[in-house]
Amino acid sequence: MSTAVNRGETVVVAGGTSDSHTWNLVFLQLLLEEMGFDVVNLGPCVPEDLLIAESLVRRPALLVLSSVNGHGYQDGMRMITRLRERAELSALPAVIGGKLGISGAQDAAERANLLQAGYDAVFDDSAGDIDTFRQLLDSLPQRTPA
Ligand code: B12
Repeated sequence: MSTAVNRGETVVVAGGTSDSHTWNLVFLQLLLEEMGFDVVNLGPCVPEDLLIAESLVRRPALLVLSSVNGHGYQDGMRMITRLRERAELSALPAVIGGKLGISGAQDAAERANLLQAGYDAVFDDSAGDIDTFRQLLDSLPQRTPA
């Protein structure tokens, strides 16, 4: 299916609820802006309620969650589970990436769980991930509402 993301549309970038790192978020914002998107960067340590409220108000074309502190799996699961509980956000395209765990390359089961919980794509900091992320921005599959 063709992309749900068009240039000029809003992309919300958010750090994991427990994650205080910021340069990952700045990097993503610059990358997305360079590609022509309007970016709302919610910053680090984003509470689930704020993520939901901003998503409802902004109605972004894409939500990009980033975590590098090692708690990305736990934060990411909580954030997407809460988000998908809202019917209005059940089809919002959402991806997560960064250094999601503390064991290097991501565990296959955890990756599957994140996808099952509602992410459209999961990036685990492998070589080439940014290229894949760029490609996804051009060909994001439309989610079917639950
Ligand atoms: C600077 C830094 C800090 C600073 C952050 C300052 C700030 N304002 O951001 C401070 C000192 C505060 C800090 C704190 C901590 N840190 Co720190 N920190 C770093 C460090 C040295 C650099 C991070 C950085 O800025 N990189 C530059 C940005 C641009 O790159 P990046 O974060 O790597 O993100 C890239 C990718 O992950 C990817 N990416 C990220 N998100 C996404 C999302 C998508 C969708 C995609 C496609 C790609 C993507 O793209 C980015 C560019 O390539 C790294 C080690 C390292 N050399 O990477 C550790 C590191 C991230 N920190 C680490 C840890 C453990 C912590 C602490 C928990 C330490 C502690 N015990 O207190 C705390 C975190 C506290 C918290 N609540 O989160 C670990 C994480 C371990 C893990 N994940 O396995 C690291 C990897 C160090 C290590 N090797 O152990 N840290």
